[in-house]
Amino acid sequence: MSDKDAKTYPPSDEMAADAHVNAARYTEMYEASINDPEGFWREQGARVDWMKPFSQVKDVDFTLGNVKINWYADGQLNVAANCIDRHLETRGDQTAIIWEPDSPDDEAQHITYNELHGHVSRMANVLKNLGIGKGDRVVIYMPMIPEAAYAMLACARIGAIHSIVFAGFSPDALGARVNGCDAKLVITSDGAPRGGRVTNLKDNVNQALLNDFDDVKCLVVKRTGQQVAWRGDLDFWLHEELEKVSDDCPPEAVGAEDPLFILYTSGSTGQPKGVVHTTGGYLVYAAMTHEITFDYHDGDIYWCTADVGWVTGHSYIVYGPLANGATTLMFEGVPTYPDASRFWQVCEKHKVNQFYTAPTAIRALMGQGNDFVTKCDLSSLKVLGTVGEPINPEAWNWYNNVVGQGRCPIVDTWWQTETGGHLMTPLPGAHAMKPGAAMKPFFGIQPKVLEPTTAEELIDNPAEGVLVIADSWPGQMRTVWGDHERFEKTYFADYPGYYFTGDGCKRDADGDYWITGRVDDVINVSGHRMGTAEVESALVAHSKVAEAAVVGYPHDIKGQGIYCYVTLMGGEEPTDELRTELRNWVRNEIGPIASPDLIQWAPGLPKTRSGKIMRRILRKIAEDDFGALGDTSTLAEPAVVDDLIENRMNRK
Ligand code: 6R9
Repeated sequence: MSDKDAKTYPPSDEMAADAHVNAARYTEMYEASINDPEGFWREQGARVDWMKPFSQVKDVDFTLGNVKINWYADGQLNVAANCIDRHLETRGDQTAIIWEPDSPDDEAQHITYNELHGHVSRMANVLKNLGIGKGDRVVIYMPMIPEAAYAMLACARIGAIHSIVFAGFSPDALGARVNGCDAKLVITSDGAPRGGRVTNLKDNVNQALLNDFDDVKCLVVKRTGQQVAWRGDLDFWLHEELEKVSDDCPPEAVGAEDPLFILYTSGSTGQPKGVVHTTGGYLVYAAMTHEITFDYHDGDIYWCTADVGWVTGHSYIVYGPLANGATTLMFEGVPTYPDASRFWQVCEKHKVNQFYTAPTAIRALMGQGNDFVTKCDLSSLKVLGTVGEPINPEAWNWYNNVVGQGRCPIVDTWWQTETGGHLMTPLPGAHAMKPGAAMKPFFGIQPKVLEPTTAEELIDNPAEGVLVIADSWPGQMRTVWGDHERFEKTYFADYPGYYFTGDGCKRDADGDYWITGRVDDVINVSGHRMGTAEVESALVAHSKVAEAAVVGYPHDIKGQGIYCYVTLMGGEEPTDELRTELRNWVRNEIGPIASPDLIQWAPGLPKTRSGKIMRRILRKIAEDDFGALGDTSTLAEPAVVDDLIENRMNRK
């Protein structure tokens, strides 16, 4: 089917009439945002409250060697004050956060804006007592409990920089991140219940910190009440520290370009990089996209199922919604516990209006049958969203028909850790949807499709190539923590003058955008970004492994699975036990999300004469697509490929 034949779903009359942005308004605003970015973003800057108003709006240069990105640079504000204090007069008693625990047998919590103010102010005072001040880094390694949001906002309140590490990461990965940003404090909990199982977070922190970090303190939230080991006088219970402080903590005035957070994310080379987001522009962009993409209206109940360990949790569970005075739902559990009805039961119970999840969850739930959905009352739902990876039409149709009952627009939001907020998405009241298309750029976003090798801009439609963005937007990342050169090289070197997204893209005959997936060595496993280089370096760190090459392959539920070609050291036997050992090894090095799906023993890897592994070929073999191996003439040892094809059925 060509994209032109793709079925389109125009917005309902009702949606078009009530939405913040309808088709005419989109066009008018989009044009204004491109023709007069200064004026447009000056106006949008008023979405947040400034302690010192900005006079400059935008100061940007994408030239390699000179890359700088500044928005509202001379303004000062506080993110916590914007997410809490400014709402107290009008909506102090409104629920800010609904917390739904892992087990449906435990009680949900409703935290009002007034209560949130108290929790965050007191936690901020605890941080101060522990010696944390403006600019200090705090690592947060937590389950999805309200204290995770309090911790983020407490850091923001005093101008400290948080770096959240997803609780599924291993002690080694945690230690690397604590080290990478030189954190003074880790905030964690005793344990983290998820899907009925408990991860021993404090134990993981101990393992990460015990040897090398005897100056890093740890603040522990009691969640499960399990036994934990203490690192002498470096560890503190939050509940004990809270008894020592008042709830008076005036928000610090923070420069618009001072960092709000660092979030480590995978790239195509090397270890994960610390993506830096700053204060003013990020908040303006998160708030604006949250309101407009989801068509959020006062009083709506909004639920994003992500974890705060990912950027989606930052922008669309905490900062965007709370800046807008929304009611945001935080869920500790997983979609399939106790059974595959959990998401829909939570929607029914809390009368959720906007629901935002990932294709991998949709695919997993789709496979469980419709009864789990249809037995719940989902009449409160107004807008559905998806994020994290391309959504296949089957999953889109199921989401639309079974979950949305054909009456809820689906916003397929394309964006990245680096972009801070949505860059492309259909808007509920403005655009027709096409299953699997990210459709239209958000305000101020200028997507361009380039021919990958010549970097020539493809103007005519349809077009297919690499996706770059021509100018900055306020939510853009500013640098890589501690390595501005890496920032420039990663994003501004390949296609001069543009921000390079790392994604491939099609623009169809109607001018609508479709993301086709990564064009670099990043794979997307259940919506989690992973550098193949990271998994490879974990594998070769094992004493029995000589060499490893990792690629993605199509996986029904996860989107992409992790396929590892492993060459063993001479004399080592390729056994099933060793396979299991290697799987566990990678889980320990990185975390369960990096667990290899398939391992194939490879006596040799296809390499160029200069020794570069030809992943293109390995990808094809992993996909069982041998007809299209392409040019193999540059291979040093062509026979290696025949062996890999012949023995591919031994993969497990
Ligand atoms: C927000 C987030 C970013 C990568 C991105 C792209 C893929 C995200 C998508 C999508 C197709 C969508 N991606 N949303 N692909 N359609 N709606 O996921 O950030 O973890 O940094 O991943 O995810 O490949 O480049 P992050």
